[in-house]
Amino acid sequence: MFSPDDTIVAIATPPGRGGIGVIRISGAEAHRVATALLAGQRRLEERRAMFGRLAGVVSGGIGDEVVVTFFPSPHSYTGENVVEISAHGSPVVLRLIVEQAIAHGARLAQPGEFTLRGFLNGKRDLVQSEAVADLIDAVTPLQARTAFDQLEGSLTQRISRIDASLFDLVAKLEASLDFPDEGYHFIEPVAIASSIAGVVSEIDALLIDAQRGRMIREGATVVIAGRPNVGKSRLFNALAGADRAIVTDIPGTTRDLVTERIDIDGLAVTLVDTAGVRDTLDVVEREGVARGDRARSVADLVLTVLDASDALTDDDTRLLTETTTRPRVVVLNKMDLATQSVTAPGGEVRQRLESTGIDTRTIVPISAATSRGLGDLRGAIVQSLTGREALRDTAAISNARHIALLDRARTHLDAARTSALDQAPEEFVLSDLQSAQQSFAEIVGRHTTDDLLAHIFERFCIGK
Ligand SMILES: Nc1nc2c(ncn2[C@@H]2O[C@H](COP(=O)(O)OP(=O)(O)OP(=O)(O)O)[C@@H](O)[C@H]2O)c(=O)[nH]1
Ligand SMILES: [Mg+2]
Repeated sequence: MFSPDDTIVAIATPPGRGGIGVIRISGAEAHRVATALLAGQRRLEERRAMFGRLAGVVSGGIGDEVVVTFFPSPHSYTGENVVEISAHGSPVVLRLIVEQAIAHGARLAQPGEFTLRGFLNGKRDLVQSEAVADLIDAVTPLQARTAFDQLEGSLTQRISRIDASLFDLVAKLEASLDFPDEGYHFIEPVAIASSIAGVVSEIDALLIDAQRGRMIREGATVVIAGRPNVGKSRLFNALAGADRAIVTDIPGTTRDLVTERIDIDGLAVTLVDTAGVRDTLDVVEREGVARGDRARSVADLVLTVLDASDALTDDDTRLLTETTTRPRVVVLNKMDLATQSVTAPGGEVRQRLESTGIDTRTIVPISAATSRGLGDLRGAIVQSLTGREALRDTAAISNARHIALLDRARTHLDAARTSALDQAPEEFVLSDLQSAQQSFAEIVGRHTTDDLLAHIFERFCIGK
């Protein structure tokens, strides 16, 4: 992978222009490289912002004014010597500084290399390193809070508690194996089984929230579907809080997929508006309908929209039947125009709805025009995606990699528990317990492969 001995440099602030741009240099030579860039070549004081001037970095001899901070090892982000140079946030100036640093012996950092070095130097474990990327990528406050908790070590601590109880058990079994003729020696099989059950229930406590955690971290795709003119685009705009999709009273207005990233009560949602579903000879519209079909098939949730001011048509029924087996919310739009409730008892529409297998009580009545019912709809979306009405709390676990490893640990623990109860040889129990330990080690990164590290850190941007 990367050579950990080089001194690396990169622009740490986002691409583009800004008031300030920051360059980060890390490695044994960081101090030497940084002072070589500065006019006057003073020694940098530790952990103090120092004003300085670049030694004619910009062509024509204009040395930008900068503020330089030196973080000596090990008290830095990477655990190495780090120098941060804050300059005016011009991409040209920043690039020239990087080039100069390279000319003085630094190497351009790979994506995630600063964070990787922090991990390799024990500043953060793997869970916390991944949380750095999640925090940077967060688009909702809840995502940011969840990532921040993990960065602070909330998950790390829970994992290490579980790991510690396992360690104790493994130690006793290993000691017991030293006396092979006497069977279970330091601990009774029943006691082993009950200790394992305790560990499993702690894992389950984490996993029970995993689906919600993943939703928080990864967000969800919600597709709005319905026949033409039921108000999909108007609903899309209302939820997005912006006039994004074209709305007209001509059926077949929307031809393409329109997407917008929105925050629904803390959940990062990619909302997709689609062309109205109907048979049509229009080539463009047909392609639009086909795209809508594909969008529905990969959606985490489908909002099936009906028109409350109109009778149910065959297109409605077909779509309702098609989406029955999918996670969906049925939305009854245009309630402001409805002369009587479409779902009124005994009504013809209600009967047709029920014939498609819908519990009419689960239908969410709204008006995209007046915004009535939109709060309920947001609630129904969150409930359907996460199984909870509101998402106020952060989730302890949210990363698919951690969830998969915890699942694996749990499987091994179940096997170990069964072996113990069956009074199988201690080696059997021990081997499964050790496999479970291995999973925990992989979560926090005590045991990793280069492939895994490359996979995790290439997600970062350069400069992180
Ligand atoms: N009164 C009222 N009119 C609505 C409501 N929602 C949509 N409309 C109107 O219904 C018409 C169709 O709305 P659109 O949002 O374009 O419908 P659509 O489902 O996207 O239609 P296509 O793109 O053709 O599939 C427009 O004239 C909207 O202003 C509502 O809740 N109340
Ligand atoms: Mg539309």
